[in-house]
Amino acid sequence: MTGQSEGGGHRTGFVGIVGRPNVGKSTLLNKLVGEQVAIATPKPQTTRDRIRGIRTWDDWQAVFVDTPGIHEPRTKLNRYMVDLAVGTLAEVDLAYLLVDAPALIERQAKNDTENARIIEHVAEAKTPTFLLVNKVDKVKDKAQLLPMIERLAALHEFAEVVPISARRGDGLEPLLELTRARLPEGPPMFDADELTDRPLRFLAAELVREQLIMQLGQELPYHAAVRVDAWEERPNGVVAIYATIVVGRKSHKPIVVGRAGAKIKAIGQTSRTRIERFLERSIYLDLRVKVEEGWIDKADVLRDLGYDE
Ligand SMILES: Nc1nc2c(ncn2[C@@H]2O[C@H](COP(=O)(O)OP(=O)(O)O)[C@@H](O)[C@H]2O)c(=O)[nH]1
Ligand SMILES: [Mg+2]
Repeated sequence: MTGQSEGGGHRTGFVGIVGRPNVGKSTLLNKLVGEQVAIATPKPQTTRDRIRGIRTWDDWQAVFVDTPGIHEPRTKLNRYMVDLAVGTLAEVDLAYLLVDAPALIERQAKNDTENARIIEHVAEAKTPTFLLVNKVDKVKDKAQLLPMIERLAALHEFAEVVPISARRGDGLEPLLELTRARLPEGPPMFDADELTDRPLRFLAAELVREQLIMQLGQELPYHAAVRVDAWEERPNGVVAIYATIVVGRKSHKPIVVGRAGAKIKAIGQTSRTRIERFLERSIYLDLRVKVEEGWIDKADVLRDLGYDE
């Protein structure tokens, strides 16, 4: 994998970011890329797709691949999400396995079966893997990290163990140095100004979905998806985006719409501001709500929404 000849010393490779839901994978991706290319929220299962973020230096380029959290899937959508994450492990040059340090310390997780299962996937993929011990900003007594790291390191021969705080950016410089050394030699794959391989429509839909997660109760956002139906560049420079929020139950529609349309208006306003900031363009955003009964378990609707191989 580590080709020695061509490339003039330039290195390029893929780095997969995996771990349980909510450990900070998308936060790390955004920090590494330096821009928000993936939505990250305090709620688990925010990420549904594989999202690539690109960072280019003078003599190397890394393509970081954010993935959905690995958990016990109960629906077709969740099965798709977990398969994506596990599948990514085999396709990358290097993997980062993120764990939530304060959560593991708090639970004194001796039978941390979820991470043990993920580590089995890591071992099976035979991809060099760094154990990234995240959220260390929340751990006051750093000595508490050691038994936890020992327990995880006993399960697998990690190439490196690096404590980080994705949110604050702590530990990322040493991480990047170690990462560079693990990537194969080769020319860059993307232009220096490309930050993601995802189309703008996808990012816009994700920013709306982020607001659904932030502004609606616990359950509903898991049963909602966002589809951009039309994207029009107007002569006055405004981008008009027509999007549909797909909900899985009839009873969800009035919740998303809210009293006299107040909820969807609020969701639309914040989403529009977020999309404008990202695109650096004026946006007109048209949101509507559609019921697709049980879409989360229907292969054809999943495909239609882009949740597909
Ligand atoms: N304190 C702290 N919180 C973090 C850190 N990294 C992520 N978080 C928070 O953890 C939550 C989940 O983050 P997210 O990136 O969406 O996790 P993902 O599900 O693994 O992609 C969010 O509220 C983040 O702000 C960190 O280094 N320190
Ligand atoms: Mg995520």
